[in-house]
Amino acid sequence: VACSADEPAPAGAGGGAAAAAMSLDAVVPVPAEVTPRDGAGFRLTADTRIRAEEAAADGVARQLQAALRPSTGFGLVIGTGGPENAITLTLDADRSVGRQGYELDIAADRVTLRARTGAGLFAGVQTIRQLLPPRVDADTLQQAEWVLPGGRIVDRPRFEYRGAMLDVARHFHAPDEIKAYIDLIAQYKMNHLHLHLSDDQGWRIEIEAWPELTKRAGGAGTGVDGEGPGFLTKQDYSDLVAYAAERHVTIVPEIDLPGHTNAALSTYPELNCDGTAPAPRTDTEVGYSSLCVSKEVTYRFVEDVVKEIAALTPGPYLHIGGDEAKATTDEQYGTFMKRVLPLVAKYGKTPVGWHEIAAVPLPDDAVPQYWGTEPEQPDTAAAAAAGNRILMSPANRVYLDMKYDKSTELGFDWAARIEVKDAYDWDPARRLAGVGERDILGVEAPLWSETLRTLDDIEFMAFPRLPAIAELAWSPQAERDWDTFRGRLAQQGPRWEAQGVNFYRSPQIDWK
Ligand code: TNX
Repeated sequence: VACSADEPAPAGAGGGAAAAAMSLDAVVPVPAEVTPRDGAGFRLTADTRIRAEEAAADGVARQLQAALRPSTGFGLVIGTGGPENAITLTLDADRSVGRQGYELDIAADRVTLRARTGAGLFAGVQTIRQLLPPRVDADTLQQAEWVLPGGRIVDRPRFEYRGAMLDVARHFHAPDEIKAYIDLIAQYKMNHLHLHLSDDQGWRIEIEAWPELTKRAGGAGTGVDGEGPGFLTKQDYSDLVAYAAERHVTIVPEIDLPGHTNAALSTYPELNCDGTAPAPRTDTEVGYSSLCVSKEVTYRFVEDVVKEIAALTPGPYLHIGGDEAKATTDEQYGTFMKRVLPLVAKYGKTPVGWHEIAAVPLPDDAVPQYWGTEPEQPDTAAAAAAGNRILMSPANRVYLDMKYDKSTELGFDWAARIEVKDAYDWDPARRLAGVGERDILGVEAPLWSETLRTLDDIEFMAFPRLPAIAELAWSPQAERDWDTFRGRLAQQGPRWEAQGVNFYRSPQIDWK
């Protein structure tokens, strides 16, 4: 490949040759089909253009431009003209890629990315980013040979729902931190972010009909160990929904009910059976609180909350918690859910709940989220048999708040210590008796925040396990392999360094 005069010289203060192009199979999550082609790859130059063949491809074209511009310094003008020396984005793809997949063809003189939707094109752009040298992710001008390896990728997800959860109740995380997390998960083709918005310690979303919730339970000292304040205004939440949507991520709001509600109970005395508000609590006990199942005001409260949150949420799901309701009898729990599940439907949403909800009769579309550690959970299996789709979050594999090993300072270890291999090396379709491939909606990696304060803390617990979980949710089981994954994951390290991501340098990986 000839060097033109306007090309920056190869990198390296040491004066070494430019790094070789990435290999076509360096991508995380590993694509469904990868066919390398011998010979030259595609070299990005100052004259390379981006072409959006349809107006609907325009937004993703702009995102590709914005991702590559700072580090390459190239204009990457979005325009028409011929396909030579251009990256063409088109919505004209074969049906086989489905609604979220894409086809990427990299030839010496052109790159063609095809998908059927913006989400598919966006996924393909994440692949393109990973096929360029890691410093493409830096936000300052870098000297490098920007070469994409030649060949063809045809890719589509195994599961339609690939998610992460962030607990903003135990410690509030500000909108900027949540946005940073959205950017990080979207790079690995995760497409849902579940926000755990309320718990015993705090209430983190503005509800107009019950304004004291955020005034008090979102105020100073409401985080674990008395940190805080913090909550999302309706405007903050809507901004996050829009920010996520631009990255093809759906926000799944959770209000945890009927347990995990001390924040609400301590704010409004009438929600308690005895009419007396308990003291606010910022310790990390669980299972002690419950809304009063036998009072009508409870259902007015829940309906107001569901109604306001549903109105702000364009995505299909509304998560009602349902976990660890140990202060409620089974009968009370059943009574409560029988009234609350239809409220979610009344406001047009599909209910999601922690798998305890599977103990009660569920609407057909309700989604139990399995968070146990055992190979059997009969209620969840029965729900699957009845046709409900299951979201898989087994705590001893995907809980990002579990320690990596005994020396990890942050996090807990009640479910397990989870090294990278533990997070990666299992099959969601063989995890739970009675829950097979077709019963599974997807996989979600929750991050509880009792011990996490900063974005650095969040990043440290999520990386590198989150990309491991993203791969098991996206890639075909037959393409997944711990040994090749280790090699591919090692190559992500320099990307995280370029992005300023704080990650755990697991001894299981030979980091680059
Ligand atoms: C269990 S998982 C919880 C959370 C805690 C978490 C800590 C689940 C549905 N409930 O309330 O934050 O453990 O790991």
